[in-house]
Formats: sequence, structure tokens, C-alpha cells
Amino acid sequence: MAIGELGTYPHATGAAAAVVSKHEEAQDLVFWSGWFCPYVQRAWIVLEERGIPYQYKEVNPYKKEQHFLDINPKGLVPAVEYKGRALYESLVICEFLEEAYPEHKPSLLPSDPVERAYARIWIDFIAKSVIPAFMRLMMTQEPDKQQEALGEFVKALATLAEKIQGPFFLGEQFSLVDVAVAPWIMRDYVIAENRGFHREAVGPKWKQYAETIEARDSVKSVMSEREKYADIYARYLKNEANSVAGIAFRAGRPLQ
Ligand SMILES: N[C@@H](CCC(=O)N[C@@H](CS)C(=O)NCC(=O)O)C(=O)O
Repeated sequence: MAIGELGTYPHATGAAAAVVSKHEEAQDLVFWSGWFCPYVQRAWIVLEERGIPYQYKEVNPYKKEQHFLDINPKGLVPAVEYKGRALYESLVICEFLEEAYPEHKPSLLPSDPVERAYARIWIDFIAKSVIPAFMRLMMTQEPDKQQEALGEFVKALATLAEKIQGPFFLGEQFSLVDVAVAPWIMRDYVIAENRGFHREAVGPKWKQYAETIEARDSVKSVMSEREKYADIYARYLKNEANSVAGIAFRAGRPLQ
């Protein structure tokens, strides 16, 4: 069932395809990507934002091929191989890139340890509250439960919005907090078109922040053509996605 989950487009298109074409040569860092994946886009935004040299490799994680399971036993994208050693989990990869490439500016975490920890509190909030609420809203079918899910999602965003220092979450500097949420801001049109979400419902601060994030070059550069995502989101909207994420959210389990 999972095979073919990807639909008809095996490769990046649009802006993301142009980026892929610049990253074909072998490098110390191999980036195992799925063009469609918001978690991949977190690591990809960091790579582009900081100009880190990497070799792009597209993989269909739904096929669970042995060569990829040897890199990530969970069989999920993103994964990276750094000088032959493998790592996975998008937020872990983002932090790894921060530490392994300190000479590549800008750094996306504050240098002060307290501010760094503060950034991680909000990254954790995005992972544990914002994204699960987004998934629930997309996958819920009954209209009254959709209203409830919409309320929960707007509330989670409002909690985040309250702390935005502007123009970015931590102020002047684009950071890993922005990276952690950016791919879902780029996908909020799915719930706007299908579940009645409006950025305005969160408040003007959120709307302005979302517009700032979606205008960021690194964020735009990892997006494929919008219509190419339609098949994938149609399955989530009908609650028919059999991805690891789809199954976990349907069962009310946290995403591993
Ligand atoms: N917690 C993981 C989630 C990654 C994830 O769910 N990736 C999806 C694609 S967006 C995947 O590889 N799915 C394969 C599957 O569901 O079998 C991370 O942050 O990297």
C-alpha cells in the first residue's frame, strides 16, 4: 500500500528542481531527500540558507529499499551521510549541520546558551503541538470534529505567534525556529482551501510572520510546483494516507 504513496511525480519540479540540478556532484555530505516532504525541507532550507556543499539524492521512502534502510532503519526521509556516517530525523540533522559546519554563516541558533535553549523550547512546541494539530485538521473527516481541530490548530499558532519578536521568531535573525515551522506555512493553503483556515484568524502578527517566511529565498527555493503536491494531500484530506505519519496520526500516536 505504501508503494506508490508518492503519486505520479518522482522528482522535484519548479524552483526545487533548479536547486537539485546544482547539487549532483559528490560531496562529503549526501542529502537523502524526498522532494515532497516537509521534514526534508527543514534540513534542505538549512543547507541552502548556509551554503553548505551537499550532494542531493532523491529516494522514495515508501519503497523501503534495503539500501535506504541501511542509512535510516526507520526508512524515513530526510537522512544524511556525512563522510560515510548516517544520521536522520530532520531536527537532529538541522542541529548537526549547525555544529559540523560552524564556518558557514549565518548560524541559525543564538550563541547565548539561554537563548539557544529558548529557541529549542519553541522548536519542541512546533514539533509536539503545531504539526500534530495541522495533521489532525487535515485528516479529520466529520465537520464538527473539523471545527474542533481548526480551533486547536489556530490556538497552537496563536501561542507561537504571541512570542514572535519580528520579523522572524527570534527577532532580526532567521533561525531554526523559523525553519522548523516554515514547510507547514508553505502548505497552509491546503487547509485554507479545504478546512476553512485563515491566517487572519490567528491574528495580524501571525499573518505578517507567515508572509515573511514564505518570502524567504531559502524557503522558496526548496518548493516544487504547487499542483505536484495535490495527490499527496488529497490522500491526507480523505484520511487515506498510509504513510508512517498518516498511520501514527490516525491512531493518535506521536510521530516517531
Ligand atoms: N520525524 C521525522 C519524520 C520524517 C517523515 O515522516 N518523513 C516522511 C515523508 S514526509 C517519510 O519518509 N515517510 C515514509 C513512510 O511514511 O513510510 C523527521 O522529522 O525527520
